[in-house]
Amino acid sequence: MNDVVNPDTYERLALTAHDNGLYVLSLNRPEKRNALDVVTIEELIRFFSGARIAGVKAVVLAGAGDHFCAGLDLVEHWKADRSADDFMHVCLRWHEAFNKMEYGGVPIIAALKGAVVGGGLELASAAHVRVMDDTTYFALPEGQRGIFTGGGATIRVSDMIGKYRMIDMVLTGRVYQGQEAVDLGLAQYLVEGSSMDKAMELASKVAQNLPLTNFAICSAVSHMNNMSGMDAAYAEAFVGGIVNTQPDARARLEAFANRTAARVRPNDG
Ligand code: 1HE
Repeated sequence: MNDVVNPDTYERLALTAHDNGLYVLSLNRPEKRNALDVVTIEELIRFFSGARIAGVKAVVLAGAGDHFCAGLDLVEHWKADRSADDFMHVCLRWHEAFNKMEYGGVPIIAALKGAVVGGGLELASAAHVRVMDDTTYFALPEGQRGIFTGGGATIRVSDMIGKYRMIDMVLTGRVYQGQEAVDLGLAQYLVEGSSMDKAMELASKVAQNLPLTNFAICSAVSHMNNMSGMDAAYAEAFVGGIVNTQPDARARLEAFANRTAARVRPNDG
């Protein structure tokens, strides 16, 4: 077994393998509401750096206990009494982890419940799909804690909900939940039952796509969003050239041509 998918090699993460290369990766420190300490971030870097090569086809990202994630481990940060230089490097490790997630090419579906706050929201926003349930709530309490964001909220949360809503969340501590959170873009799905069940359903479906196609969807789109329109169109043509001619796609195209493939219908998905 590739060490990256060996659950025994993680202290802060729980990892379970399911069919078709689907893995559930859970933050596993519920007694501290899955607060992100240095060890957790290093383990996220390790997992997401090696996931693709280890054959991971899709990941459901979850949190053990009642809360997804309480953000930065404030107690560790307080006790360490870090210098600016030290904390800048902490933030750079967070970016390493979250960029590996967003740009790594392995689909990540976040199953959100309870608190998704501060760095917990930054973590969730590096996933490709977010599923929430009626316990889930989002906040950026940094303003109240006397600190600032450091794990990409200025980029990804702004991108999801707009700059001024993100500023309001940090300034005032505003909490979003329920349908309003979906309408704003903090999650794509709100379910009545368990966010985990829906995330598993979506991830199982996604894991059936061709890996190269998923790589393009879960890497190229983010890269292209960083480019000018002209450069993105050029890059899209290149990626399309490679992905849309992959040998493994031919059987799927042939099935469509032979009328054996499913058609797209209203109420699908
Ligand atoms: C923690 C943390 C944490 C809980 N760091 N230890 N994040 C926040 O400002 C959110 C802080 N946490 C909370 O508001 C609440 O804990 C929760 C709403 C998430 C959960 O409430 P509750 O009542 O279920 O739990 P609790 O009693 O507050 O906490 C249980 C334990 O978890 C307790 O430890 P104990 O040893 O006293 O039992 C808490 O200290 C511990 N705990 N949250 C450390 N965050 C790169 S910059 C990113 C900047 C940020 O992320 S700022 C946002 C920080």
